[in-house]
Amino acid sequence: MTITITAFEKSPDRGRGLARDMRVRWALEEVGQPYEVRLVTFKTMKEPAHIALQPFGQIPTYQDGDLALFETGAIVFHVAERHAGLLPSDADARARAITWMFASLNTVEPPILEREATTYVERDKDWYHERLLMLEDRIRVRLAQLSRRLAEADWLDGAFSAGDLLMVTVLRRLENSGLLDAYPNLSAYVARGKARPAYKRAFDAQLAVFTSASSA
Ligand SMILES: N[C@@H](CCC(=O)N[C@@H](CS)C(=O)NCC(=O)O)C(=O)O
Repeated sequence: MTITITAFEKSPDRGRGLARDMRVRWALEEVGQPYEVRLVTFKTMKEPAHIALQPFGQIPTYQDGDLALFETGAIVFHVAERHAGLLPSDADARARAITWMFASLNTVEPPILEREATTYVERDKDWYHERLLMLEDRIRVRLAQLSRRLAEADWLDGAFSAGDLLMVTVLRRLENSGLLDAYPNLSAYVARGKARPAYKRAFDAQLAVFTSASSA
């Protein structure tokens, strides 16, 4: 059965690999599972056919035969459950890795996304700078906590897992903000994730989509 995911026909991040199909591509590459990509536009994402797959009109989606999934956390978990390589086999270690998946999406990502949204939609407000500083303080709290926990380890809990995959993609959203600079172990952690061959294959694949859409 062919696995098909959806991704932006022309990603607004201009191929920087920040769109969330990157997480799914990376997971599939880590486990050696081939996949196809169906490209969607902002218009087609809001049409009934796509809404039937993703009720919020977003990418990515994941289809494998009759199974259709959305939400990157759920998709990465599904891939990790069905293939070796992203979750430990020891039950306790597996539960801890899953905990890190939730922590990345529920605890670390929200203030990062809020800051991002503010920079897009609230720039013209007279309270913009005050709010930005407040959100950056909230992010720094999380980064300091995460940095303390990671300490000198390569990954969050033993071997690389789906928890690290999601956490690295979440932290990547801060790359141009300067906020990671104060935490060299987190910057090195992100660099370690990006150096994985599976990450590179996923990154190159999504960049190729953007490059070909731009030259068309
Ligand atoms: N929580 C969702 C978020 C999905 C999401 O925000 N997708 C973005 C691209 S990275 C999107 O489709 N944005 C367009 C829109 O919301 O209209 C997930 O993790 O899958």
